[in-house]
Amino acid sequence: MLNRILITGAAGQLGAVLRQKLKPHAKMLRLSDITDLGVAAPGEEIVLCDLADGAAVDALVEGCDAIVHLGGISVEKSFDLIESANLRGVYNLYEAARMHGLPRIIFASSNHTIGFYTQDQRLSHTDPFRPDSLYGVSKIFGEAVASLYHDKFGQESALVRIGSCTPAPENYRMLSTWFSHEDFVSLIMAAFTAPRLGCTVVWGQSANDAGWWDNSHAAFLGWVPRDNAQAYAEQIAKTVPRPNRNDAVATYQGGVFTDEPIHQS
Ligand code: NAI
Ligand code: 15L
Repeated sequence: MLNRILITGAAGQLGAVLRQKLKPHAKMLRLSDITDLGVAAPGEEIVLCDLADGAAVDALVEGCDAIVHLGGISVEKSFDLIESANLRGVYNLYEAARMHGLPRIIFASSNHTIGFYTQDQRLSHTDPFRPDSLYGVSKIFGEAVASLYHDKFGQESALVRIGSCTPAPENYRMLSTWFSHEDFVSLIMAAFTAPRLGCTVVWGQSANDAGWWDNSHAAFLGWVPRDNAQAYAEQIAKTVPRPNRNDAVATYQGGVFTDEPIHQS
């Protein structure tokens, strides 16, 4: 059992899920966000903190032996918003980790680092980035900071390029990109407990028959996803209109993010 896991972005969609599901794995969860997190339950500490505030992030990380970094902008927005939460935020987090004993970090990267690959392509973690948004670019920055701090200081991280982490797949694209909550939790715990983590890219996907991404390089972590979006294929065929084959959502791995404008504010 870990002593204290820090979850940034704990008020968000995935933060709320992990707040419940990581509880059995740590004596204490330190939950942080810029927005309201409610009342701390037993075994929880709540710390409101803007990731762009370096001194606050330094204090936030002190005393934690593992970090799940979910906090930041999670969709396409203006560069100014992305810059402070995702660029400065990730730098602040890695600097704080360096000052406080190099706790392992799960960095919530994204499929939008490679979103402009087409859906007929199969990718390995060594394929070049093809971001589909400034948001995707910010996740590439985060992965680069993690790599720098690994090579310079030995900081270990899992760079989890999450597909679509939802209770169940909701559309045709998610038959390929779905990542179940249970598989995310088992990956987090595998990355925290593996004898060696290094700085490893892991595609955040369940064992989907229609998956696009090869995780064989990360087999040494001992993580085996259990869910498969295929189990929902029939239900999706019955309830979800099939997109036009030329629509972005049916063409590119990043789906509709490839259609987003550059936001000015
Ligand atoms: P979300 O948008 O629901 O949660 C993000 C949280 O970060 C929010 O509660 C927000 O208040 C907080 N936040 C934003 N700016 C902040 C700042 N400056 N300081 C402190 N906290 C700040 O996103 P979700 O869906 O829970 O995703 C979590 C992480 O996983 C995000 O980093 C996202 O980019 C990544 N991800 C999620 C995927 C998914 O399928 N949900 C897919 C790929 C990546
Ligand atoms: C992401 O990176 C987003 O944070 C999430 O909201 C979804 O859009 C997901 O990717 C996806 O591609 O389905």
